[in-house]
Amino acid sequence: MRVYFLVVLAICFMAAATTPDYQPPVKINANGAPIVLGVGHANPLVTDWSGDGLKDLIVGQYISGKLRYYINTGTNASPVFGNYTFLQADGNDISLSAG
Ligand SMILES: [Ca+2]
Repeated sequence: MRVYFLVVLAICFMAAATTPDYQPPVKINANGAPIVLGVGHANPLVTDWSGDGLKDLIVGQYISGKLRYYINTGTNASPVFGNYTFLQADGNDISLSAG
């Protein structure tokens, strides 16, 4: 029983010690040009916001705190983004303060 426990513990340790294999960064285009947000952190989120099965892009603007919503008109493998709208709540643009 003790040997079994040590083997499981060793496997868990090896799995936790694995270095992630990140791919190089890529620029995301909208209307054929890279998305530019100005200064600060972008905090992108890829999710099917519209509920059509295609993953959309939501990205924050650091200075204004507004959330850009880019609907995907391509596919999940090759997304295509055009103009954005700001996410709203009760008819007003959502704005989150930095920090
Ligand atoms: Ca969608």
